[in-house]
This record gives sequence, C-alpha cells and structure tokens, in this order.
Amino acid sequence: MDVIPGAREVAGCRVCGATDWQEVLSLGLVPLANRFLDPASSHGDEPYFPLRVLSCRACRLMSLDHVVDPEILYRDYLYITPESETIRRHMRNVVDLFCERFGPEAGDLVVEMGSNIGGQLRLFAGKGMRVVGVDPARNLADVAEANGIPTVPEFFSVDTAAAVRDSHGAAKLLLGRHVFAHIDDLAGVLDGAERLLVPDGVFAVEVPYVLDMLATTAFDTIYHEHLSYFSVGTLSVLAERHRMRIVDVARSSVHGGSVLVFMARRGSKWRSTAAVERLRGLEHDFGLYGDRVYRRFAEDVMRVCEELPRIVRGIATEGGTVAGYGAPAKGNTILNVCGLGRDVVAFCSDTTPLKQGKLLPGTHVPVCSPQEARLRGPDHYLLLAWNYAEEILRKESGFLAGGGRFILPIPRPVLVDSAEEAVEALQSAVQL
Ligand code: DWN
Ligand code: ZN
Repeated sequence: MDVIPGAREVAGCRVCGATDWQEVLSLGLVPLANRFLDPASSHGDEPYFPLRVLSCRACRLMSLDHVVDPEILYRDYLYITPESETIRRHMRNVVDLFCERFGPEAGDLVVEMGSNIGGQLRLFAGKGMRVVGVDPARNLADVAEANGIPTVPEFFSVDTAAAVRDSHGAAKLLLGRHVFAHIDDLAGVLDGAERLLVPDGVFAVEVPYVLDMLATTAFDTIYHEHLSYFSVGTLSVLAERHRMRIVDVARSSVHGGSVLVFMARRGSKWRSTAAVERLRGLEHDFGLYGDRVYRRFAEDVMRVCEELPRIVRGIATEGGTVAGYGAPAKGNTILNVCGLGRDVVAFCSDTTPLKQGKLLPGTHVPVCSPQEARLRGPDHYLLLAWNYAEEILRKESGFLAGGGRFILPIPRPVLVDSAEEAVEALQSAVQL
C-alpha cells in the first residue's frame, strides 16, 4: 500500500468500527478544494490526493478512503460564509428552530464549532444568549474576534470543551453547522459535547444530507474536507454508541440539501419527534441500506461527467465564452473531475476577496471579482455555486435579459435562462 504524505488511509468505519466496505466511486487524484494558488508562485508541487468514496455495509456511513491532515486543510482557511440572503435566512431559521423547540433562556451559553467569522453566533447573541466560537482557522478566528465574537482558534475536542467550560460554564447548545462531516475523530467530539453540555443540553449538527446528495447526483459535495456523508440512520448509530439520542431533525435546501440533527443525552428530558422516524423510513425506502443505490449513484455521476464537458466544449467550439459563476470548493471537484480547465473556462467570478486574484486548484483557472467578470462579459456561466441558483439567477437578470445563459451542472447538466427554470430542474430530483 502506498503511503501518501499528509494523508492516511481509513481502516475501520469512524462510526461503527466495521471494515466491510462497499467501494462506491473513485474520482481519481484531485487537489485540495480550498487550496487556491497564488499566480506569482510556482505550482509544480501542488499536492494531489486520492478521492475515493466507500460505504460501510454495517451502518451505511459513506466515507472517503483517505483522511488528509486537518492541520493542512484548516489552519489558514479562505472560505468565508458568503454574504448571501439564502444563508442569512437559513441562519435565522436555525436560531428560531432551536429557540422554539428547546426554549433557551437569556444568558444561556451557545458554543459553535467551525464558527467561521461568527455570523451564526451573532444571531444567537442577538437573542440574549452568551456565545463562544471554536474554529481552527486562525485567520478567521481573528476576524470573528474583531467582530465581537469570542473565538477559540482550535479544533473542537475534549480538551477544548473542558477549557471552554472552565472559562464560560456549561453550554445549553453545542452547534456544528457544516463541520461535523469534516471531522475524523467523531468519538472525541461527542466526548467533548458530553463534557461541555448541561444535563439537558443539546448537540446540533448540520450536515450535507446523503439522501439529497445521492438523489441529485451532487458528487461535487465530495472533496477531501468532507470525510463523511451522513444519513439520519447512521447518525443514530453514532449517537447511541455515545449514550445520546436524536431528538429532532430538520431538512433544508441549503448547500444543495442538508439535514440539521438535534441530539441529547439518553436520560435527558427531550423526547424524539415523529420527524426522526419519518426520515429514517424515507432513507430505508430510498434504499440507503443496500448496495444498489450506491452503484446507481456512481453510474449517474459518470453520466454527468460525460455530459457536462460535452455541453461546455460545444459552446466553446461554437465561439462562445464560458466562465465559472462562483469559485466554491465543490466547483473544484466538478472542474477537476470533468477535466474542464482554462482552455474552456476563461475565469471564475467570486465575491470572496480572499479568492480573487488567485488560481483554482488543479485547473489554474483565474478567479476575479463579479465587477471584473461583468466587464469581461462571457455569454455563458457555468453555475458552480448552483446551491444559490435562485438567488444568483435573480441577481443576474440583466445578464439573462442580454441573452446570457447559465449551465446548471447538477442534477443533470442543462442550460437555463431563469431562476424558475433552475429551481424546477433542482427540485425535480429531490426526494420529499
Ligand atoms: O462544508 C463546507 C461548506 C459549508 O462551505 C466547506 N467544506 C466549504 C464550503 O463549501 P463551498 O465553497 O462549496 O461553499 P459555498 O457556500 O457553496 O460557496 C459559494 C461560493 O460562491 C463562495 O466562494 C462565494 C461565491 N458566491 C458568489 O461568487 N456569488 C456566492 C454567491 C451566493 C454569489 O452570489
Ligand atoms: Zn459503519
């Protein structure tokens, strides 16, 4: 077996310990999705890692087969939660859901792991709660602190949990939005939750929902940061193994389809809602507990990987110009796996200042600001940030009115010229 510097191969399942893996999909050697490059430096040593997905036949965790060292991935991080109405609305919903269901009081402590620059915590603080962020990205923790959100620049662990508890007391809520799928040592995090929470405290995680990923062929959710692809069934196994229980779930369309899962200690006062059983039933009916659905996913992915380059190259051959809309991590999976480089994608437009002026990993497509993109005037945008399709297509009504078109890569590559058409295409594949 080859040893890959900076990564280790997974042996047993991080949820249940079993070693009976179904091989689902191999996307080849792929660079790190958020390792954008400085055009002035040489790129000869750009690291590539295997991107392969397995499914545990015992608990049906979908997992990458290699874990890249988190110190490489997260200490200096350039993903900043975008200024997006979609995200803002979702964050407000998360606060409302928690408050309505679990009735916290002013002064209760909310701790968030992977708190980024503190946008979600600011909303909890607005409801009178005390807040503490935990995020290993030192550059982002500094910004959060400057924004008035106390942030520990560390990975969440038993030690971090103990330190937070010592200085701030026990927490009513420990939240991890789109960070739990990134964590290898799940047992360490659950032990940390146990250490940190009050007896009736709640541990809430939001993850990309594997049911949506499979149903919409969203293979771009797969990159080295996402080690796990969870169902509610798999998370129940994890919770049970740590003396916890899932007490509520809420699906949303954010990030292409996510599920927010609330866990509490087995002996706590919280009872499970019917929604938990309903989702587990849906997962069962969808076939998540057998091999076949994963084989079909792999076939669907291969189909997208044939169709998308055909469409993009067809436009280029006819003299059109294609640019990427957004430079999300997921977009780098699409471009690298589909072999779409700067010969056919002229540039990518992204609102994140940290990404502008850089090159995309692997393909080296340059990233520019939306203002510059408008001046360059492509006739087609490949919508890499397709999870914001409705918001983006509404915002770009001028581009569309001028005859411009968006290529929606997921769930099937298709050209769209209105927000309604994009939403319809996306919803056609979603399981209710
Ligand atoms: O789990 C993760 C999720 C939550 O965030 C991380 N591993 C990394 C990251 O994934 P992503 O980069 O795929 O996330 P987004 O939020 O889909 O990225 C969207 C990108 O598009 C950002 O770079 C901002 C940009 N954007 C834009 O240029 N114009 C976004 C919007 C809404 C826009 O109008
Ligand atoms: Zn397992």
